[in-house]
Amino acid sequence: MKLLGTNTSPYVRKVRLVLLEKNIPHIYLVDPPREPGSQVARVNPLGRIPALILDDETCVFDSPVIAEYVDTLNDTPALIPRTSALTRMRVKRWEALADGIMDSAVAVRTESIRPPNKKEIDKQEASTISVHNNAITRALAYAADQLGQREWCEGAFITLADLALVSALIYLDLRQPERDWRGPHPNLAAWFARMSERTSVRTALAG
Ligand SMILES: N[C@@H](CCC(=O)N[C@@H](CS)C(=O)NCC(=O)O)C(=O)O
Repeated sequence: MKLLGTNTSPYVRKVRLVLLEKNIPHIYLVDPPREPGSQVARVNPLGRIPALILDDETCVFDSPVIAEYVDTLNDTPALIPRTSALTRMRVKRWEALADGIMDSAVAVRTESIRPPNKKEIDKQEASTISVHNNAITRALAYAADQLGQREWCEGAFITLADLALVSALIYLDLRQPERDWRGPHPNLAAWFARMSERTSVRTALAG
Protein backbone atom coordinates (compact mmCIF):
# COMPACT_ATOMS: atom_id res chain seq x y z
CA MET A 1 0.00 0.00 0.00
CA LYS A 2 1.01 3.60 -0.63
CA LEU A 3 0.39 6.58 1.62
CA LEU A 4 0.25 10.01 0.00
CA GLY A 5 0.97 12.93 2.31
CA THR A 6 3.26 15.71 3.40
CA ASN A 7 5.60 15.97 6.35
CA THR A 8 3.78 18.93 7.89
CA SER A 9 0.20 17.57 7.81
CA PRO A 10 -0.88 16.47 11.31
CA TYR A 11 -3.51 14.11 9.86
CA VAL A 12 -0.83 12.42 7.76
CA ARG A 13 1.46 12.12 10.80
CA LYS A 14 -1.32 10.41 12.76
CA VAL A 15 -1.79 7.83 10.02
CA ARG A 16 1.95 7.30 9.62
CA LEU A 17 2.22 6.64 13.36
CA VAL A 18 -0.55 4.03 13.12
CA LEU A 19 1.24 2.28 10.23
CA LEU A 20 4.61 2.45 12.01
CA GLU A 21 3.36 1.28 15.41
CA LYS A 22 1.64 -1.68 13.76
CA ASN A 23 4.64 -2.44 11.58
CA ILE A 24 2.61 -2.49 8.40
CA PRO A 25 4.71 -2.46 5.22
CA HIS A 26 3.91 0.57 3.09
CA ILE A 27 5.43 3.19 0.85
CA TYR A 28 5.19 6.79 2.03
CA LEU A 29 5.12 9.31 -0.82
CA VAL A 30 5.38 13.05 -0.24
CA ASP A 31 2.74 14.50 -2.59
CA PRO A 32 1.52 18.03 -1.74
CA PRO A 33 -2.02 18.15 -3.19
CA ARG A 34 -1.68 21.63 -4.72
CA GLU A 35 1.54 21.00 -6.56
CA PRO A 36 1.36 20.45 -10.31
CA GLY A 37 1.52 16.74 -11.07
CA SER A 38 0.09 15.71 -7.71
CA GLN A 39 -1.87 12.47 -7.93
CA VAL A 40 -3.95 13.27 -4.82
CA ALA A 41 -7.07 14.65 -6.56
CA ARG A 42 -7.05 11.70 -8.95
CA VAL A 43 -7.31 9.20 -6.10
CA ASN A 44 -9.24 11.24 -3.51
CA PRO A 45 -12.05 13.39 -4.97
CA LEU A 46 -11.68 15.74 -2.00
CA GLY A 47 -8.10 16.44 -3.04
CA ARG A 48 -6.86 15.96 0.50
CA ILE A 49 -4.15 14.08 2.26
CA PRO A 50 -3.69 11.59 3.82
CA ALA A 51 -4.81 9.26 1.05
CA LEU A 52 -3.98 5.57 1.37
CA ILE A 53 -3.89 3.60 -1.88
CA LEU A 54 -4.29 -0.15 -1.43
CA ASP A 55 -2.64 -2.70 -3.72
CA ASP A 56 -5.87 -3.09 -5.73
CA GLU A 57 -5.95 0.74 -6.19
CA THR A 58 -8.75 1.27 -3.65
CA CYS A 59 -8.23 4.69 -2.10
CA VAL A 60 -8.95 5.09 1.61
CA PHE A 61 -9.64 8.56 3.06
CA ASP A 62 -9.90 10.47 5.43
CA SER A 63 -7.60 9.97 8.42
CA PRO A 64 -10.09 8.41 10.91
CA VAL A 65 -11.21 5.97 8.19
CA ILE A 66 -7.60 5.13 7.33
CA ALA A 67 -6.69 4.67 11.00
CA GLU A 68 -9.63 2.36 11.58
CA TYR A 69 -8.97 0.35 8.43
CA VAL A 70 -5.26 -0.04 9.15
CA ASP A 71 -5.95 -0.99 12.75
CA THR A 72 -8.01 -3.98 11.61
CA LEU A 73 -5.10 -5.38 9.57
CA ASN A 74 -3.40 -6.88 12.62
CA ASP A 75 -3.67 -7.03 16.40
CA THR A 76 -0.13 -6.00 17.29
CA PRO A 77 -1.17 -3.80 18.90
CA ALA A 78 -4.92 -3.20 18.60
CA LEU A 79 -4.97 0.60 18.68
CA ILE A 80 -8.76 0.89 18.73
CA PRO A 81 -10.31 -1.32 21.41
CA ARG A 82 -12.36 -4.14 19.89
CA THR A 83 -14.56 -5.28 22.73
CA SER A 84 -15.77 -2.57 25.10
CA ALA A 85 -18.11 -0.11 23.38
CA LEU A 86 -17.38 2.49 26.02
CA THR A 87 -13.59 2.23 25.80
CA ARG A 88 -13.79 2.23 22.01
CA MET A 89 -15.89 5.39 22.12
CA ARG A 90 -13.41 7.03 24.48
CA VAL A 91 -10.47 6.31 22.16
CA LYS A 92 -12.44 7.62 19.16
CA ARG A 93 -13.39 10.68 21.21
CA TRP A 94 -9.70 11.34 21.93
CA GLU A 95 -9.11 11.11 18.20
CA ALA A 96 -11.94 13.58 17.57
CA LEU A 97 -10.46 15.93 20.18
CA ALA A 98 -6.99 15.74 18.59
CA ASP A 99 -8.40 16.11 15.06
CA GLY A 100 -10.38 19.14 16.28
CA ILE A 101 -7.16 20.73 17.59
CA MET A 102 -5.60 20.04 14.18
CA ASP A 103 -8.62 21.52 12.35
CA SER A 104 -8.49 24.68 14.46
CA ALA A 105 -4.72 25.04 14.18
CA VAL A 106 -4.95 24.63 10.39
CA ALA A 107 -7.74 27.26 10.31
CA VAL A 108 -5.62 29.70 12.37
CA ARG A 109 -2.68 29.12 10.04
CA THR A 110 -4.84 29.65 6.92
CA GLU A 111 -6.26 32.91 8.30
CA SER A 112 -2.88 34.14 9.51
CA ILE A 113 -1.07 33.77 6.20
CA ARG A 114 -3.86 35.40 4.17
CA PRO A 115 -2.61 38.75 2.83
CA PRO A 116 -4.07 41.76 4.71
CA ASN A 117 -7.22 43.06 3.10
CA LYS A 118 -10.00 45.59 3.64
CA LYS A 119 -10.72 46.64 7.26
CA GLU A 120 -13.99 44.67 7.59
CA ILE A 121 -12.31 41.50 6.41
CA ASP A 122 -9.38 42.03 8.81
CA LYS A 123 -11.86 42.12 11.68
CA GLN A 124 -13.42 38.85 10.56
CA GLU A 125 -10.00 37.23 10.37
CA ALA A 126 -9.16 38.30 13.92
CA SER A 127 -12.39 36.87 15.28
CA THR A 128 -11.99 33.60 13.35
CA ILE A 129 -8.48 33.26 14.70
CA SER A 130 -9.58 33.85 18.26
CA VAL A 131 -12.55 31.44 18.01
CA HIS A 132 -10.17 28.70 16.88
CA ASN A 133 -7.41 29.59 19.33
CA ASN A 134 -9.91 29.50 22.19
CA ALA A 135 -11.14 26.09 21.04
CA ILE A 136 -7.53 24.83 21.07
CA THR A 137 -6.99 26.23 24.58
CA ARG A 138 -10.14 24.52 25.87
CA ALA A 139 -9.31 21.25 24.13
CA LEU A 140 -5.82 21.22 25.67
CA ALA A 141 -7.25 21.78 29.15
CA TYR A 142 -9.74 18.96 28.54
CA ALA A 143 -6.95 16.65 27.32
CA ALA A 144 -4.78 17.44 30.36
CA ASP A 145 -7.71 16.84 32.69
CA GLN A 146 -8.62 13.53 31.06
CA LEU A 147 -5.01 12.36 31.01
CA GLY A 148 -4.30 13.12 34.65
CA GLN A 149 -1.16 11.28 35.78
CA ARG A 150 -1.77 8.20 33.62
CA GLU A 151 0.86 6.83 31.27
CA TRP A 152 -1.52 6.51 28.31
CA CYS A 153 -4.55 8.53 27.24
CA GLU A 154 -6.85 5.54 27.60
CA GLY A 155 -6.34 2.28 29.44
CA ALA A 156 -3.07 0.47 30.15
CA PHE A 157 -1.60 0.40 26.64
CA ILE A 158 -0.87 2.70 23.75
CA THR A 159 -3.93 3.41 21.58
CA LEU A 160 -4.92 5.59 18.66
CA ALA A 161 -5.72 8.24 21.28
CA ASP A 162 -2.00 8.69 22.07
CA LEU A 163 -0.98 8.77 18.42
CA ALA A 164 -3.65 11.32 17.50
CA LEU A 165 -2.85 13.59 20.44
CA VAL A 166 0.90 13.53 19.88
CA SER A 167 0.33 14.43 16.21
CA ALA A 168 -1.85 17.40 17.20
CA LEU A 169 0.76 18.65 19.69
CA ILE A 170 3.62 18.28 17.21
CA TYR A 171 1.61 20.40 14.79
CA LEU A 172 0.91 23.02 17.47
CA ASP A 173 4.64 23.24 18.23
CA LEU A 174 5.29 23.67 14.50
CA ARG A 175 2.66 26.32 13.74
CA GLN A 176 2.20 28.03 17.10
CA PRO A 177 5.63 27.87 18.76
CA GLU A 178 4.67 30.91 20.83
CA ARG A 179 1.83 28.98 22.51
CA ASP A 180 2.99 27.78 25.92
CA TRP A 181 0.82 24.69 26.42
CA ARG A 182 3.45 22.96 28.56
CA GLY A 183 3.44 25.56 31.35
CA PRO A 184 -0.23 25.22 32.31
CA HIS A 185 -0.27 21.45 31.63
CA PRO A 186 2.89 19.82 33.03
CA ASN A 187 1.26 16.36 32.92
CA LEU A 188 0.65 16.75 29.18
CA ALA A 189 4.23 17.98 28.75
CA ALA A 190 5.66 14.92 30.56
CA TRP A 191 3.46 12.56 28.54
CA PHE A 192 4.51 14.31 25.30
CA ALA A 193 8.20 14.03 26.22
CA ARG A 194 7.77 10.27 26.76
CA MET A 195 5.84 9.84 23.50
CA SER A 196 8.52 11.77 21.61
CA GLU A 197 11.05 9.08 22.54
CA ARG A 198 9.16 6.40 20.64
CA THR A 199 10.78 5.09 17.48
CA SER A 200 7.57 5.66 15.51
CA VAL A 201 7.39 9.32 16.53
CA ARG A 202 11.07 9.87 15.77
CA THR A 203 10.67 8.24 12.37
CA ALA A 204 7.54 10.24 11.51
CA LEU A 205 9.32 13.44 12.55
CA ALA A 206 12.41 12.69 10.51
CA GLY A 207 10.40 13.09 7.29
N1 LIG B 1 -10.53 15.42 7.91
C1 LIG B 1 -9.41 15.19 7.03
C2 LIG B 1 -8.54 16.43 6.92
C3 LIG B 1 -7.46 16.30 5.88
C4 LIG B 1 -6.91 17.65 5.45
O1 LIG B 1 -7.58 18.68 5.56
N2 LIG B 1 -5.69 17.64 4.94
C5 LIG B 1 -5.10 18.88 4.42
C6 LIG B 1 -3.60 18.93 4.70
S1 LIG B 1 -3.27 19.18 6.41
C7 LIG B 1 -5.27 18.92 2.91
O2 LIG B 1 -5.06 17.92 2.27
N3 LIG B 1 -5.68 20.07 2.38
C8 LIG B 1 -5.85 20.23 0.96
C9 LIG B 1 -4.87 21.15 0.35
O3 LIG B 1 -3.87 21.50 1.00
O4 LIG B 1 -5.06 21.48 -0.80
C10 LIG B 1 -8.61 13.99 7.55
O5 LIG B 1 -8.70 13.73 8.76
O6 LIG B 1 -7.95 13.30 6.76
